[in-house]
Amino acid sequence: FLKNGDTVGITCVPFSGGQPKGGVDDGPIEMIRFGILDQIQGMGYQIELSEGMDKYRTMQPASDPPIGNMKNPRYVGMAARRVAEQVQSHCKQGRLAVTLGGDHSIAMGTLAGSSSVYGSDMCVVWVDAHADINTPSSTDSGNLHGCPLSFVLGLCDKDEVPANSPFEWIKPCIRKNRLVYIGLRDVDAAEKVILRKHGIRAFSMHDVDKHGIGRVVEMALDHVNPDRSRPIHMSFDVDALDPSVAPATGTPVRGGLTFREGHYICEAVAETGCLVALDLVEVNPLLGDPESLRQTVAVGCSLVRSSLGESLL
Ligand code: 4U7
Ligand code: MN
Ligand code: MN
Ligand code: MN
Repeated sequence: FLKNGDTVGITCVPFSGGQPKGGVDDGPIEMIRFGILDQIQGMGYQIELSEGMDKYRTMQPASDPPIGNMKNPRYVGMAARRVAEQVQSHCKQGRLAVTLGGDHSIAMGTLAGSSSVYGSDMCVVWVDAHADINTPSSTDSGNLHGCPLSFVLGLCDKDEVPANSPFEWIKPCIRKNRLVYIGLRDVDAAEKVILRKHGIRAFSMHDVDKHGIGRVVEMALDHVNPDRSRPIHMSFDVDALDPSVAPATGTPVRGGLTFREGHYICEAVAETGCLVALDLVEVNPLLGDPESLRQTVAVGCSLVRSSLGESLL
């Protein structure tokens, strides 16, 4: 159980190569400017900050032509590999690994890193408007922030990830029945086929409307973690929230989670005492006016605090 005095290992990933819009790479620095580090320390945690966040910007290869449909594949593969090492090192030392993005392609790294320590018993709560489970051949946009789950679930064909691929280092590490979604409302046709084929459990906004967020989180946790004993990695895409709550993000979709529904998910996950890793991604300070930016950065920080048990302390 997390308690005062425990250590949070923070990895900042100023990375935007998984999608076309600049600005999302400034997500972490804006959250730091807003005071996320002091806020976490103020809750009684120790903080260990991964070194060399500036390195992510300099990793971009001079030439990175598409592989099939995939855009910036080498850049994304290399950055995610470094994320995996940094998250793994936090987890190994028993720290709760908090990763601030950056676009959601970095989750291939966060999940590879956490699961390398916690094993295949770990479960994943994916909070997002999108399913992010396109394969290299199913993705229409070619943007890898829409694909991270297909890599870690092992859904890619051999020829999609050949021996010399930038993603070759990613082993299948997440079990299909240990993944659950909350907040979906914009899922590609090809992704729906994948979800159905593999029996992956998803709670859409329709389910949130129908059952209420309390019941949805309970059902989601019952599915992946019935005894509330398994380690949980939560990957929170800020676009799961309604654009009126989190406007500064690259792929906003109407009809999202309210401020309270988003926080409720974080609080309920914190309450399990099982959280071992958290991603907060897709905050893009360049999109929208200064007030949209402030609002989105503030809500991102507040979701992190709730996940660390702010309301429970
Ligand atoms: B995010 C999309 F087509 N599915 O693959 C795609 F709708 O990390 C969107 O959830 C992906 O923000 C969104 O490009 C990725 C699209
Ligand atoms: Mn999304
Ligand atoms: Mn996402
Ligand atoms: Mn998005």
